[in-house]
Amino acid sequence: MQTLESNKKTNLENSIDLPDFTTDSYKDAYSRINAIVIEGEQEAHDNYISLATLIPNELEELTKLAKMELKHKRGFTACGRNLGVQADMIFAKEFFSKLHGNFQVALSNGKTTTCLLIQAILIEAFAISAYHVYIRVADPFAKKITQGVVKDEYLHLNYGQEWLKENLATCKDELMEANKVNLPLIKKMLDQVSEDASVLAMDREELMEEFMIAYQDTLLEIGLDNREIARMAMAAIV
Ligand code: PL3
Ligand code: FE2
Ligand code: FE2
Ligand code: FE2
Repeated sequence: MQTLESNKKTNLENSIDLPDFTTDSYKDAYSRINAIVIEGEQEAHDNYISLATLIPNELEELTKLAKMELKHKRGFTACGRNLGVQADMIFAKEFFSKLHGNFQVALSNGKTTTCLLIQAILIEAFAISAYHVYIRVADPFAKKITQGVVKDEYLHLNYGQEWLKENLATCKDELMEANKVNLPLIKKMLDQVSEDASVLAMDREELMEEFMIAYQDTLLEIGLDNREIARMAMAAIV
């Protein structure tokens, strides 16, 4: 009965401030958050497929990343189904529309740096921070799925990081400019999601903190110095 004992202990520890997953208010908030995640994973898939047209010699790697995103989408779709929630996909499409538009414009202009900053840095850091916070307060089914997903998202962040690091000498100006335009959008999206997130017991400040940690760590790895990183982060406050 060792297993039973330890299960009991885990449940007790975790149940301290978990929300009630069966209430109408939880399900209502979840219908938007779940849709955002499902749409985000679909767009991430599409973006990696698009990126392969800009970096054709990495078609294989980018296709692999894209496939992971579809797996994530299936996982989060199952999370909604498990709770009996219908995802509000119209809301989610609107939620991503500005960022989506900026990615499409950059893509059509062959701006690899901008596309990578939007998808592999900003969106992935956003996903990592949100999933990280969600894991602490998720229902057991969703928790397990999200834990699997977040491991993959680090690989995606890392992909963008390594490309930008290798090309830093030639892409720095574009990186700064793209950040100036798109970081404020991420900030807005964080603000926009925070009310529904709080119904899921996800704290807004914690989301921000986790985002800034993932974002700044990545910029440091890319090879930017503290002053440059501070300048980039300031773009969020406008
Ligand atoms: C990249 O691989 C995926 C991009 C998805 C964007 C995620 C946005 C997260 C918003 C808050 C979600 C909380 C987690 C809830 C999960 C059902
Ligand atoms: Fe993903
Ligand atoms: Fe991803
Ligand atoms: Fe953390």
